[in-house]
Amino acid sequence: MTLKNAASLPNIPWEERKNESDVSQDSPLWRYSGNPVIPRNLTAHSNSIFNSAVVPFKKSDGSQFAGVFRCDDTARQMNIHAGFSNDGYKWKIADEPINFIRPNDPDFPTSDYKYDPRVVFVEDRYYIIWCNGYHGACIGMGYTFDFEKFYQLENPLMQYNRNGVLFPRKINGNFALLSRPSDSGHTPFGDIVYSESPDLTFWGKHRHVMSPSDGWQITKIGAGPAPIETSEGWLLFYHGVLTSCNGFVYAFSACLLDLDKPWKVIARPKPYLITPQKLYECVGDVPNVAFPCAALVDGATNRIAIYYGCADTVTGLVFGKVDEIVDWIKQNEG
Ligand code: BMA
Repeated sequence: MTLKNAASLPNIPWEERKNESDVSQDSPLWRYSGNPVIPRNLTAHSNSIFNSAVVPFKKSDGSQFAGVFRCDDTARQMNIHAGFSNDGYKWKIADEPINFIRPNDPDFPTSDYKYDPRVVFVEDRYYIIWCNGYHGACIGMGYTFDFEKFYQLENPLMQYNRNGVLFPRKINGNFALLSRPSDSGHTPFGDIVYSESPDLTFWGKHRHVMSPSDGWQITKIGAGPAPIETSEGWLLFYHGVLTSCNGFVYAFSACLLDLDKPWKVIARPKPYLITPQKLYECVGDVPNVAFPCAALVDGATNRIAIYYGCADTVTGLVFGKVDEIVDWIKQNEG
């Protein structure tokens, strides 16, 4: 297995595996010992900071990473905030939400709320994709060059839809997006679908990718961080939900998608990689949620650090090696 188009990232947040993983004996992931890496009250008004996205980004003040963070405030309004970090662990997150520059068009879609951002560098800029409130849950999209000025684009798809994730490069000459059509509530269903666009405004060539199956992913599934390009296919971390007697349980795993036809699933494992087990994953505003939205990758060493929301309250970090994760997927396919 080799990573494709992955820059080296020697300063990736990293902790070596101690003995066996704290997840399960054969898991290729292990949790950061300092979890939760981002506490709920890091900004002046935050009730919770979770389901957030980070990327390598060098700034003149020495910052090495930037991010877009879901901060629900103490009025329980959902919004996204910019932040910076020197080491990927300690973050400075703006107290106020991102104020997107919007086209001067009175009919441009509203953003009644924003949540669950992903950030993906494509060609020359960082795209932000989030769940945007416009007569219900939609996919919202915008971009930035510097994490100071942010520009909002048209919503790519009609409502209702969540979990929009852009691929890091064009496919078949088009921008490519994964999403999960939903309803206006706490959706008890959900498949991952693929769409393409030549210009990020008009989307089509919709293809079904995968449906919920059984066990931890029986109720609904949704794409997590931006897909990672490997010689074995796109490595996609995705969340899956089961419905227990006590409500939804959000876990996550990873699968491989075809490089040229990403709607074709090459391998999908039966087991989860992470399910809520630690106190900070099980106890919070929404109990039992592990929800990945971002991954940093070191192309030189295969190391990966995944940021995931914990119990809709704080942010956790897990580590692994991409080659070991790809092997694990193939071994546990089913
Ligand atoms: C989903 C979204 C996520 C959240 C999850 C669990 O519908 O709201 O942000 O993590 O529910 O509450």
